Amino acid sequence: MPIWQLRAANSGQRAQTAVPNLTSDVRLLDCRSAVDKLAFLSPGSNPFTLGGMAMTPDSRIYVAGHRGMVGSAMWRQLEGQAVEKFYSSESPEYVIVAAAKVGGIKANDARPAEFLFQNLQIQNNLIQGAYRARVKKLLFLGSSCIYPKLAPQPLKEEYLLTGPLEETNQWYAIAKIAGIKLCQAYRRQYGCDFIGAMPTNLYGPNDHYDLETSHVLPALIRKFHEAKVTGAPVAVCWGTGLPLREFLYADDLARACVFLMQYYSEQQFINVGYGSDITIQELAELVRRIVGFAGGIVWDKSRPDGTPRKWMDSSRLFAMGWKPQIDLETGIRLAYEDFLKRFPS
Ligand code: GFB
Repeated sequence: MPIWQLRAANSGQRAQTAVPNLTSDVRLLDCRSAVDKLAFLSPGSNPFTLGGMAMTPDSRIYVAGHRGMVGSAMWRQLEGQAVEKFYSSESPEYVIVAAAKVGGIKANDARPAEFLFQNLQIQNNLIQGAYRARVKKLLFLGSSCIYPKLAPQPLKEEYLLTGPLEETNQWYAIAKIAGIKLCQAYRRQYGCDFIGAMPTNLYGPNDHYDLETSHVLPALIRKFHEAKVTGAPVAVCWGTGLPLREFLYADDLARACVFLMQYYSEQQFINVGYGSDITIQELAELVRRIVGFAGGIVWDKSRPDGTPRKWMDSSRLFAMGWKPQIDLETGIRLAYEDFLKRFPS
């Protein structure tokens, strides 16, 4: 029985999880955040041995930022020295940089300095530390907001830096673009196997539900749930509802990360999307139905819409054989179940 080793970035404790067999469809290590879980794919096979790839059950795997949905809340511990000490004492062989200061459209707009500075700090420390520690492979997670606000759709990887960014999240986007470039630069100058993956908008268990700072999906779940419980006649949503967004369930991203750690080693970063998008109005209707709120929806047009559309072209990843497994309706049901467990009314 192999023991998969996972070093939790900010708990300081080793999580050693027994994986009894690898014949079932998906295996998740026992780690708090959905996206930081390592998912084991392929019925009847162990992806860690496929194709003679290097990552083995004995590998020391460091997932940075295991507490947040895509790894957040870790930056406070990420002074360069602490990271370096961590790298030198733990000697991780594989690093997944999911740690970031994240938030929805309002948080991005209201806290530009935090989003720019903290994200630069996090990724600089982790990437430079990985280089110094001679990490075998590093995966850096970016975001679909790196693309120009009015880029052609769907967004192909080569559209990076071809136009101006969206104003509310340009600070976060600039940091993420710097992270991509840093990985490319370390590959070019030092030959490091550092790769970048750009996920679309994410959601899932363990999300943040603060109504001012969260992303749209958790905000809608909470708003409709509270409106249902209190018997409110309407729930207020932001903007016009006309922008389009693509949503990927966090566990699907986790599966994509493991897949890319196995099979991707290129300088060019790669998009990780769901394949189709939906208007915010359609999303609101879907969440309202799943939550079971019978009232109306009011659109507060004084709130920003953000980017009109950011539909990823994920054809490169799909052509490699990875596909999302959780459709949007199923994913929202799972996220709502998680919300009810965490915030019983
Ligand atoms: O998820 P969200 O905050 O971020 O908003 P972005 C998506 C859309 O949903 C916007 C609308 O058009 C919002 O106006 N919306 C409607 C709401 N109701 C709500 C609500 O109650 N709360 C929120 N938050 N939105 C973020 C970036 O952009 O996407 C980040 O700011 C990051 O940097 C992330 O890139 C993935 O999709 O617009």
